[in-house]
Amino acid sequence: MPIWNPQAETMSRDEMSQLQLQRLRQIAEYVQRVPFYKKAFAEKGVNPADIKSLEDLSKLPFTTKQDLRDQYPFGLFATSTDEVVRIHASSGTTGKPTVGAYTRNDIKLWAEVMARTVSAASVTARDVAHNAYGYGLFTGGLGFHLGFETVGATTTPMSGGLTQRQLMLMEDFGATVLGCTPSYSIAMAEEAENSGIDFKKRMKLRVGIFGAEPWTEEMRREIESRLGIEAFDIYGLTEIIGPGVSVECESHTGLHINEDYFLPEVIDPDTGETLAYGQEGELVFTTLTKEAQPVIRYRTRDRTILHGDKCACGRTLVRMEKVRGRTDDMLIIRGVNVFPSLIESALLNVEGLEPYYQIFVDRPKDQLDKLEIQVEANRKYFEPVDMDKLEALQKRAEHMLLDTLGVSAEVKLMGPGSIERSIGKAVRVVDKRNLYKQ
Ligand code: DLL
Repeated sequence: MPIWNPQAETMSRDEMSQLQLQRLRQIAEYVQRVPFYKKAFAEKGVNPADIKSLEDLSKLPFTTKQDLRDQYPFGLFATSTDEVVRIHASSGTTGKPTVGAYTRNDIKLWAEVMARTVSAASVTARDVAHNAYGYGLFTGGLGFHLGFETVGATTTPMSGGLTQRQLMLMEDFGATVLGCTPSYSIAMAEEAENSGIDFKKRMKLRVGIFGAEPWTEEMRREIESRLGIEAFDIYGLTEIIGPGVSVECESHTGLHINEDYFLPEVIDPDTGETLAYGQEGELVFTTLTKEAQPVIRYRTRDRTILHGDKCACGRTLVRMEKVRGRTDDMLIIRGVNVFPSLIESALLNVEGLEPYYQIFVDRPKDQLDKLEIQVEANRKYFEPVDMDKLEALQKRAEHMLLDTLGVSAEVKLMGPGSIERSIGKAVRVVDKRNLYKQ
């Protein structure tokens, strides 16, 4: 498989560390022009000149999502808006969005990391790439667009939605590569099935590049078998660049981080202490060369584990495990920590359930937390409705959840098509307990 930039992606550890240290010193100096960072460094009693080795990174202050909110919209810019050529924003569902800003050089950097990313997923100039990530303020559409065009793939800027039309164009244009959220890929396969289209026969698709939301190995299996493709995981976030922070290679043993540009750490989310490779914690990034809106030790709230051992693909870039969810996504149900991704794994291991589900958490007055999972059962249970089999399926699902989570959940089986399909990031969790806070 092609490596887009062998010099950068297969560099020795010594060379990489040297490059990172040199860039870290530069960026620490550079951010002093941002009043927020000048103050944050001073409060920590640290100077850019104090950075003598990469270990000194841990002396630098963190940046949090709250800091970005407090500085909304342009408070963290390190350049004047004259030099900013693009602004994106995250799809924050509450309050103000998180802004991502780019100078011309930042866009060049984005094109480079996205070219590496789609190349790792085997995309070349010979491919026809169907880009169903949302175009607009969301970074997915334009980020992938840059990557596909940079490697010379024939790019269709489709955006999300209008699924019938997506299917028609994918078939007519002979798309070989699909980019969209994992949840939308499943919805596309389903729409094809419902319209009597044999997706695998009619489409030339061979590869899918999926990200922007957590998805489990079980979901990968579903996608690969329903669409007849090889599925690659891609990770990124607006605050750092958008998509292009990390991606799987053909080995599918974690996502290679473009660490010459985005310096990763994993920390203990409670103490802030830096953790060693192999330990699970919160992922933190420092952008090493970004101009418009560099960030120092940005706490992503995403949970993962870093691995530095050799990869069969030849890349030496450090790998992160598939993101297990966000620290703030973790549900505490009757004192037990529950990750939504664990619920997905459990459900998809139950024969007869479909990959459409939603998690509801509630705390009825003066009662304990209630975890309810609405999940669709396979069509065969409804044609005609077989109450006995549905009841048995519900019991199996509840057992599986209790075994996996260590806490009981009520399963509500739903008919085909009753859970809303997403065209972008799926909303998996509805936590009604928040309504009572204040
Ligand atoms: O979701 C950027 C992106 C677009 C990545 C397209 C991949 C593909 P935001 O909207 O700022 O940016 O959301 C970032 O989404 O902190 C994670 O919590 C989550 N996320 C992104 N990719 C993955 C992934 C884009 N592969 C937030 N697995 C991040 C799990 C992911 N979670």
